[in-house]
Amino acid sequence: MESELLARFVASRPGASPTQEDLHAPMPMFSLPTMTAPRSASLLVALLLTVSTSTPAETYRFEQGADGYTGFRDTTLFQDLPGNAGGGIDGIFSGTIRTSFLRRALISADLSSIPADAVVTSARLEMVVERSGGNFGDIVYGLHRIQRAWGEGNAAIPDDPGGLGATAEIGDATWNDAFFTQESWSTPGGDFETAASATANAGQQGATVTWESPGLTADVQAWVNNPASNFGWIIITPEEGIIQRVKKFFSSEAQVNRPVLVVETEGPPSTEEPIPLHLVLLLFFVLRLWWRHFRFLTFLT
Ligand SMILES: [Ca+2]
Repeated sequence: MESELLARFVASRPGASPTQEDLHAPMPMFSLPTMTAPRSASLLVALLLTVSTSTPAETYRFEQGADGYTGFRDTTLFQDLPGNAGGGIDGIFSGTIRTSFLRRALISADLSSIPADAVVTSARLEMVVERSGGNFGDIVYGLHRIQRAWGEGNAAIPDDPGGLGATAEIGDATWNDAFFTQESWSTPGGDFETAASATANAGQQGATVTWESPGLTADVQAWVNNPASNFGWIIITPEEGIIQRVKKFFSSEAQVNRPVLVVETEGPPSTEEPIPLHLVLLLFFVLRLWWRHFRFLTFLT
């Protein structure tokens, strides 16, 4: 018995001298589970990482009709035709027509599929030019955050380009009203932030216009956090007043080239409480004691 214990000790600790306690320790009656120190350390690290991991990055792509999405709304305000609207037209207009009257386009997208506590890292709105008035080339357009709710119905004349809109339905957004016959804008032509959240050049027919900026990201972040404040943007050019500086963009009713909003997010910061330091230290010492005890028993087996 003693010689066997001595052999085990020499095998487990080459060069060390056994004590009397080592040589007279009882033989173990069972086998301990096989686990190494690195493995137990890995378990500790995994435990710590588990509580600090947050949701991975996500990309959301919104387009009317894609993957069942129906959250886009868009229409046109017609300055010279306050009884007309354009919610059902395949395009939305912005700029100044040849009779010097204005067109302004409204657009919004339901973002409720994004978790309210997500962190928005970027937002990008893409639209395609369907027609370009006067062929005057690029026009700068700004997206201005709208300050109040507005309505979109189905006003449209079949097979008509839509430049004059169609008779407004009750609740449609028009030049004077956020909701036709129900609620007026504070200022005819829409209530919106004076500063544009983003600007972009719109080219000729078929050109894609991309708005992307920190201001646009901030707008989307605010709407993700508070969906009730999501009234979308009004599309306005600083060149309003210059005749024939006007463009028509494909709307969410178009068969092709519908508006697309792409939003990228990160998961919210971890809301779980980190493991208290004293608990980490306690766990460390327990593992250390266990390991030392395990090593002692191992050489006995
Ligand atoms: Ca529409």
